[in-house]
Amino acid sequence: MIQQKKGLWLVLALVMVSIMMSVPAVPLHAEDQAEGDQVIRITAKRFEYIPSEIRIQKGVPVVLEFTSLDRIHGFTIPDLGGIRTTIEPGKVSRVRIVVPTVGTYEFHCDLFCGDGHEGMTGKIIVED
Ligand SMILES: [Cu+2]
Repeated sequence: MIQQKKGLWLVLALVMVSIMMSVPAVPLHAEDQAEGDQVIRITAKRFEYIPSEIRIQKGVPVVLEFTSLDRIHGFTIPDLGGIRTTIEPGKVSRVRIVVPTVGTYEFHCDLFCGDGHEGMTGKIIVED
């Protein structure tokens, strides 16, 4: 009887884990990501983004997908209309961008995260 209960709990635990793994941390709205969008994963940690240099194509939609390894960070691209998001540990944040012009756009953390915060920067290089 006890052995049976143990088996049942194991099955329940496995079911729960597989449900949690199949559901994204943040539900995506249709307008956030279209099928076929290129997704670039970016990790934020004190005091850098990995990768810190991103190359994308002009006019091609790209979803930037962020996770944090330590604490809350921000992400903003001032020259692209101040587009921004907050990156929280244990969550996934996404920003969809379409850049119509070739150029180099700096991004940085806009939430104070410690002594190296000012240096937490990167760039998006938009190519033809
Ligand atoms: Cu910061």
